[in-house]
Amino acid sequence: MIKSRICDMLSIRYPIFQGGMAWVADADLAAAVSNAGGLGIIAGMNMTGEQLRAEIRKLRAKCDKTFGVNVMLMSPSVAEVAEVIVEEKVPVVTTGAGNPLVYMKKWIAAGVKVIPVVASVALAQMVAKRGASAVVAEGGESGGHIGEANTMALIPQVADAVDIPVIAAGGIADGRGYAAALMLGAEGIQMGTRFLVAKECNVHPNFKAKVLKAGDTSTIVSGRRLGHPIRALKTPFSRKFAELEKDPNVSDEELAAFGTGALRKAVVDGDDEGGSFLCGEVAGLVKKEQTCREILEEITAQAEEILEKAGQFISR
Ligand code: TUI
Repeated sequence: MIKSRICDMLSIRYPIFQGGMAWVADADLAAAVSNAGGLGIIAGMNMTGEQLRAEIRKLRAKCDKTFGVNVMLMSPSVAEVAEVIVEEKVPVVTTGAGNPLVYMKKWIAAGVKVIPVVASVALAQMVAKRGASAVVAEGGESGGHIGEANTMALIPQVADAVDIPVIAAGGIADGRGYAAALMLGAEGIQMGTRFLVAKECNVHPNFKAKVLKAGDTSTIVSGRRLGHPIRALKTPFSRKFAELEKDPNVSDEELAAFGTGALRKAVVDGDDEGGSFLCGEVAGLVKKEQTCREILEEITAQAEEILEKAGQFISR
């Protein structure tokens, strides 16, 4: 077994989180991951407070294990979502796309374990000082909104900078990535893309098919001009967005309007033309649909085998 401080802290069997993917990470997916021994996370991003409350209750009807909720700090409903987390006594909160300090005091006072997703050493240190239980350090190989640093460089720097557990995210989809993350100083991993094709994941079949077909150069980053770079599969929408953002005749408002609703179109409708299929660089490693339990068991067995054999490289 691979164990770390995060397993004891959260009472989970595997130190593996399922990313709180906007529109994707619902009660079905999060319950499947938590029931299988990882940390399932519901995405609060696309929900109002009341929608999130219903999703939390749906999860609790299927699962009595530890779970989390991800709060996307740029969401228009962030304040009510933050409140529902306290009212519903959610055990773990992860945050993304911003600085969570304004909400942390309230969550920690309510007994919620706060695990911000950070993309820099500076934010990791700031949240550690204010009582974060751990951090997810996310590199630019990730799907969705990304920071500037990549996983290989970010994880050891964050691990050196804080004493709390570091969970590595971005570019991890198999046992090799998992083992490497531990070698870089992480005490667990978070995966999104691999769980996109889980049997219990409710994304449109077109989305799963695109991930399974993708290769090493199938993603593109766009949106830098609006201040939030986003990695997605290369599709008509993402190519057009990347083109429009280079065009000085297109205003920021027009660019933002072009993107509105595109996540939902991908996840719910499977819209090949208008959908924004957020996806990590590791899509090329994801080759089959499996249950969440199979994913957790397989990646753990692979990482254990690699770690056990790692001594082969040392010549005495
Ligand atoms: O948040 C994510 N991934 C996401 S959120 C999302 S939905 C979205 N929609 C429109 C615009 C932007 C996002 C899709 N994917 N991952 C966690 C993450 N957080 N990655 C990077 C960051 C981050 C970046 C800058 C966290 C903090 C930060 O700066 C904080 C500060 O100091 O202000």
